[in-house]
Amino acid sequence: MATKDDCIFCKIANHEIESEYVYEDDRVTAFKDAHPLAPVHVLVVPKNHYENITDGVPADLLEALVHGVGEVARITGVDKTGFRVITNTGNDAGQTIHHLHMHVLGGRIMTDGGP
Ligand code: DGP
Repeated sequence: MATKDDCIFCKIANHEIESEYVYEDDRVTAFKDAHPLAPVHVLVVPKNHYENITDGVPADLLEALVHGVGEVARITGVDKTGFRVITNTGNDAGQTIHHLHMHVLGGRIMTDGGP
């Protein structure tokens, strides 16, 4: 598992590695998923490192993340059509990047139970 020092999402969130950014403020960064599962597939991540939603995330940072989700939905237009928000947490959920992130998925009909 990547440590905080070699975490790819830390690097993307803080522009050490560039990505396709969709939204950013002082606490969160949103960028396009490298392996999109829908026409809109954006990841919203905190700039500071937390493993996942159970990692003592301050309430105001959760609020900032949810605000970021709303901004992404508005910018991409899926606020008008509907979208899905997923936060995979731990092994059984298939979390592969151990830096807290919220998937924003939309732009198609989600008929299945998964992402
Ligand atoms: P998960 O940990 O399973 O919730 O999903 C991680 C997501 O991160 C997966 O959909 C693919 C995406 N991803 C992995 N590496 C990179 C990367 O270097 N850049 C971007 N933009 N997305 C990545």
